[in-house]
Amino acid sequence: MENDRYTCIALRNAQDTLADDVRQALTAPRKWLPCKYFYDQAGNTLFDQICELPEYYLTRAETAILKQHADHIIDRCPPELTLVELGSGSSTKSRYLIESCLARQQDLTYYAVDISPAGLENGTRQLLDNYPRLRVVGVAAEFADGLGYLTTHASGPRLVAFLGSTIGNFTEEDIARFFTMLRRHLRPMDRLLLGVDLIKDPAVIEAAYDDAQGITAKFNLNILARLNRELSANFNLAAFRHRAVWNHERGRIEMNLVSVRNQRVRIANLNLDIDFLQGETIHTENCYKYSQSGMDSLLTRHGFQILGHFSDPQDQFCLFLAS
Ligand code: AVI
Repeated sequence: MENDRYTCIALRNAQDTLADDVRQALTAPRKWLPCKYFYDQAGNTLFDQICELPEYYLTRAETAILKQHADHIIDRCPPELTLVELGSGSSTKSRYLIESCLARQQDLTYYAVDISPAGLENGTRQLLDNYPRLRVVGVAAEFADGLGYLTTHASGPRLVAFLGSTIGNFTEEDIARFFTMLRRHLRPMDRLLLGVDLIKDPAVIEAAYDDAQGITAKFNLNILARLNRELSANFNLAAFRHRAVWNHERGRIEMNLVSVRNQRVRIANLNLDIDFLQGETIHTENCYKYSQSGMDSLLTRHGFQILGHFSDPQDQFCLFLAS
């Protein structure tokens, strides 16, 4: 994109990482794939469609909270903020925070950190058109690399937004690593805004991950299509089916791709053949749900101080503001 208010920085060679990660995950005793690989161009489009589904309440609930409370959130942050969004995706929700910041200060730099460079450009193009006093820096990177970069480059007090309940896709160890890293990078004036999907009726949660139109199934299967495209694999998508079940003990949705028959798949770029038994699964994603008090204790255990909670009228979703 040609624009003197837009800069994009790519911090890693994603292709090498994909090959190594896929080899490791598909040769593990229990096959799995890292969910970050959902988000190529096709995956981003499917995820945008998921966010519009009647069953997928998360985006609507979080957007409603931001619409109602963005000013209250920004009021609790120091002046002359820099906005950082981790996992910015299509940047649709951040516009409420951007508007509230620009109502208070002359101009704003928005650092959008996302694994997908294509998503970054599409997501931020419209923001630049809409907000002439906005400058955007797209950082195509994993969160850890992106945060490291921002420590030395983003000046002023920063509001680091991690929205969409992406934290729900982290294991307990991932959260410990992520919060420890955030604590290392955040200064006392900085703020964290964390979007979290709350525990509710399992039927409501399961429907959100197994919608009637089958968009989530397509999204899940697209990870195999991606391996076909990028690693010259020969997965037959019709030979795997999408499964999403609520695991009550662990408080999470587990997404899997289930092999419908015995089959062998070749991944040519890895010079690797993989055998699947009928019914065998590839575990593609966990989506943890939290109570407000559960997330409060996780945050405080990692040294954060909670400054506020913002939720929707039905208490489906919660934004945690912390320092
Ligand atoms: C990105 N992440 C928060 C989504 C979620 O709800 O866990 C990903 C997703 N997977 C299936 N549907 C949406």
